[in-house]
Amino acid sequence: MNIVTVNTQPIDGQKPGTSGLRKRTPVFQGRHYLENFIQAIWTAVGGVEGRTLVVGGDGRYFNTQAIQVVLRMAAAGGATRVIVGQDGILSTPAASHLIRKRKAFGGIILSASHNPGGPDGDFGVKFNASNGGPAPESLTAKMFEATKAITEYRILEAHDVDLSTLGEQSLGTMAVEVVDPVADYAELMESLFDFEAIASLFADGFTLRFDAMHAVTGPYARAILEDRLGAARGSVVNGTPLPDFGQGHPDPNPIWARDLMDLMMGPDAPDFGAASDGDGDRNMIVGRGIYVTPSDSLAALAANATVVPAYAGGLKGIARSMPTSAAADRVAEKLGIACYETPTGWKFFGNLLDAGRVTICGEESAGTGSDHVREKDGLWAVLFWLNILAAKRISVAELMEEHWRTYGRNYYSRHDYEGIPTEGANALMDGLRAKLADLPGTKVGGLVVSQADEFAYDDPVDGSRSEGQGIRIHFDGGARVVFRLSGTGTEGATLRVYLEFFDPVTMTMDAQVALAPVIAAAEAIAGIKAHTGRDAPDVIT
Ligand code: G16
Repeated sequence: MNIVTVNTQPIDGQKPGTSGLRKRTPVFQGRHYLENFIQAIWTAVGGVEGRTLVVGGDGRYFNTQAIQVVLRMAAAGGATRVIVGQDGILSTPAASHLIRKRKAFGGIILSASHNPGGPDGDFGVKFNASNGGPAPESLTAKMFEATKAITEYRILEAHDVDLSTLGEQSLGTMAVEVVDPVADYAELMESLFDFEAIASLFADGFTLRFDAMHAVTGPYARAILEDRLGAARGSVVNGTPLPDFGQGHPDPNPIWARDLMDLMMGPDAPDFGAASDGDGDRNMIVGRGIYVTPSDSLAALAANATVVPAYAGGLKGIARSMPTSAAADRVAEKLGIACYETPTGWKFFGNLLDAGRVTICGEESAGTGSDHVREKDGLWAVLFWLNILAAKRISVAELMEEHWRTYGRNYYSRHDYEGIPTEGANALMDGLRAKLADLPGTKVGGLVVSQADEFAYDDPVDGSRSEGQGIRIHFDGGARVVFRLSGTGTEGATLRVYLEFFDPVTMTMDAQVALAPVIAAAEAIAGIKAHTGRDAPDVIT
């Protein structure tokens, strides 16, 4: 087997976004595209010689071909060992756990997360560091620099590795260890939660529907929820990972998980509904007749955490991304613990978790997680909910009502304008920036602006600063609108408008109705319709 050096040249646009590099699949399949980026990762991390790496993906189209390339390039780079999930499968949280458990140097996760997959869908690559978490901005910046200076890459000439057989093989001098993708993760979950209590909940007739959306969590959910905890067979639906996710959009929200929502709002709803995304790090929680927003879910988990064995000693602190609602802040205040506000992107939680400043984290974009790994974790959130319901023996609706009675309710919604022209999106953001200084004190509809700024984050652990992280406009009384451009889209720009309204008394209004004044103020301030050319958002969650 020879190592060959292939001449190449920089390819435009290989700049990692919110979570790694995401592009259309045909772009990744283009000549040298994947190889250039992998070599740039090796350069940015100082090479992989003598290192152990973890590699896996969400099973989408092009996953196994890409893994073969990563393996041959790891071998060419002198890596000692690569641990890879059987058939190339590893959910993002399972990969994070394996990196930590096996003390690997890092890992390559192949996924475009909740973006659709297939020959015309999206593909993605991200590097997670030795703490199991997504590469921090300083490292992704180095990767981007390396993509702009690349002249060659090195790859081993070899046959494909058999990814279907568990055990060890060699690729040149490198060991390739094919592991069961579920076993270690399931063991970790069992160490965190009261499996006995959850099993007895199911034994008492509690019913569940988990929609794996034809994505990576199917095997994990079946093994844990059905095999270990005793949920009825068939509770996990769409449980076989498919390369194109059954032509679906594996994003667990009320729009893309429509079937589950319809079931949960209908007469035959089970007690609990949940869904996860392409790579298993997002979650959606639904009770019979009630959808729980990710922001509320974070707050409810934090408020009830001590019923879970792993968190029985209390939480060190909570972190949430800036656009996430302040519901968790209210819980932190009551518990007398710190609440950190970070930019969008799980990578910003890593330092806080590593430094032991926070125990649980969450994002409005359906992400919740804790210090058990360094990624958000869809199934972990589902088990957390089940553990609370098993301990308290109440319904999701009762739990949320109790929560809102105690803390008040942060009504919340996100309006997305997808695939809009980049110029229009930039003009909207520039227009907002230009008026920030004049906004405080002005009255828009019935709301008075109390504060307006562009969010910048100073990491309290390493002192790094991240600027341009979204424009936020606060109103008197706890209402807020945030404008931000997505960093995970692959086509044009996606404008996200995050809307929030605090009501200490009324708990059961429809969110869009409660938020109507904030929605109107957002339009009046930003001119969304004029800049996007759209009458309404494409997705409301
Ligand atoms: C990624 C990040 C999340 C982030 C989300 C939304 O999620 O890991 O931390 O909240 O993108 O990003 P944006 O608003 O920029 O599209 P995932 O599940 O896609 O990896």
